[in-house]
Amino acid sequence: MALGGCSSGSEPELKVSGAFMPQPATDMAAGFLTIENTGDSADRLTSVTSPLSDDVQIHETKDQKMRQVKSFDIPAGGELNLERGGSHIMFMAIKEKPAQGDKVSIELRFEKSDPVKVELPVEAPNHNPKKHQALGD
Ligand SMILES: [Cu+2]
Repeated sequence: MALGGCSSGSEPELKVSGAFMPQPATDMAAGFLTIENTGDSADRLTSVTSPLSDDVQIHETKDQKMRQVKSFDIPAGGELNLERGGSHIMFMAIKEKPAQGDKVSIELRFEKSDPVKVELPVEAPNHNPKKHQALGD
């Protein structure tokens, strides 16, 4: 994504990190990642596509219930965190069940920025890099 390297106008500058998918147990799967915006203009994540599913949605979690949303804000100088227990990417009716160690390709689409391709490594079902609790379940 090094195109337009000489631009200095107000544009979002996105960087994706920490992407993963917990190994799915059903025909639905979730994806998590962080999108950092180091630019000086806000952007929005508007959709996600993947060969794994023809129906990839973006969900937020409110009161322990998830619901589909149209987009997520990525504030200028801020970040969008998709993490367990919060907002996430949801793959409905997946065509096959990836196993730990596999990689799932996705493409993130934005309101302003060019689409970004990301590989989600498939991790253990309970994998949670951001959780610092002594007890798992
Ligand atoms: Cu969901």
